[in-house]
Amino acid sequence: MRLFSGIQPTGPMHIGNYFGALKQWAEMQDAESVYSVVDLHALTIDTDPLIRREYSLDAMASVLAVGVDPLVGTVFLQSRVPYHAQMNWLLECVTSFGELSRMTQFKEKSERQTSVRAGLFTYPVLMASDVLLYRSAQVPVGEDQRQHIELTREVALRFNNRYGEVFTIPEAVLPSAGARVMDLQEPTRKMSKSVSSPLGTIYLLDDPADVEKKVMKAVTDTDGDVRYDPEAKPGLSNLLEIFAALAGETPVALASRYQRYGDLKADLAERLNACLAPIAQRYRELRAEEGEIERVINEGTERASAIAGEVYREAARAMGLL
Ligand code: ATP
Ligand code: LTN
Repeated sequence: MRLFSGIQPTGPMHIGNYFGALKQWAEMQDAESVYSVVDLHALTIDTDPLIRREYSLDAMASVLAVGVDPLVGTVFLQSRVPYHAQMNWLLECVTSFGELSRMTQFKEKSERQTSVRAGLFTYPVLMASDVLLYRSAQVPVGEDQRQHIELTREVALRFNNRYGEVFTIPEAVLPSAGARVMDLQEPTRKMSKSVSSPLGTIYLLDDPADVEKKVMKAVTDTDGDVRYDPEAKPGLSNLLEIFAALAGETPVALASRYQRYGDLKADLAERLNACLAPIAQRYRELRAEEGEIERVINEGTERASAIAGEVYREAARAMGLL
C-alpha cells in the first residue's frame, strides 16, 4: 500500500519526531513507501541559507539513521521534484480561505512570529499536494498533523467530485504511544524543533549524560503517586508515554511497576540511551561519508518524479489545462 510522509528540515530531530513519525517510517517501509525531507515547507520559517542547506543534509542523515532504507522505498528532497509546487497551485484553487483559517497549527505558529509569511498560511495545501501526488493511502504522522490530513482528505474528495477520480483518499496513521510527546520542562506544550527549550527537548544526537540529566530534571508533580493521568499529572504521564513507546507496553502497565518517580526516570533514561546510541552512530557515519546523501537524493528524485509527474498531469488535465 502506498505510504507518504514528510519531515521539515528546521533543526535537529528530537524524540517527538522519532516516536511520532520516524520510528513508524522505518517500521512501515516497503517498496511503495515514499518519504521526503520537505525543504519547501521549511521556507515558511526564517533561516540563514547556509544553515538551511546543512539542516537539509542533517534531516536526510537522520531519516536514514533511524533505519529508513533507500534500497527498500523512495527517499527524496521535496524541492528537487517541481511537481510539488505545481500541484500546490492547482490545489490552492480547490481549497477555501476559510478552511485554512481554521488550522490550529497556523494560529499557534503565527502568534509566535512577528512577520507571518503567506506560505505559513497556505502550507497545509502544499502538504496535501505532497500526499496526493503519490496517491498515498496511509500517512504516518504525529498527532499535531491530524487536522492537516483531515484537510487533505476534504480537498481530495472535493477535487474528485468536481473533476473526476484522480486522487486516493488518504488516512493518518498514528503510533499507539508517543503520538504527542510533550516538552519535558513544560509538559502542556508539545516538544518542538522550532521552540527553544534546551532542557525540555531530547535530541536524537544528545550525549547520554545530557539525556540522563534532562530526564532526571523533567518537571513532574509533588503528590508522589506513580499513575498515568495526562490531565492531572501531565509531566509524569509524558514520561510514561515515552517509556511505553520504547518498551511496547501501555503507560498504565508501566506505572503499576514503579513506586518512585526517581526509579522510573532512571530506567527511562537508560532505555532511551540504549535506543538512541545506534541512531547517533549511524548518523555520524552517514554525515562523514561525502557524497552518500547526495547519491540518495539523486536516486530518490528520479523515482519520486516518475510517480508525481504522472499524477500531476492527470490532475492538470482533469481541471481543464491543455
Ligand atoms: P516544528 O516544531 O518546527 O513544527 P516539529 O518538531 O513539529 O517542527 P516537523 O518536521 O514539523 O517537526 O514534524 C515531523 C513529524 O514529527 C510529523 O509527523 C509530526 O507530527 C511529528 N512530531 C513533531 N513533534 C512531535 C511531538 N512532539 N510528538 C510526536 N510527534 C511529533
Ligand atoms: N506538515 C508536516 C510535515 C509534512 C508532512 C507532509 C507530513 C509536510 N508534508 C506530508 C506528512 C505528509 C509537519 O509540519 N510536521
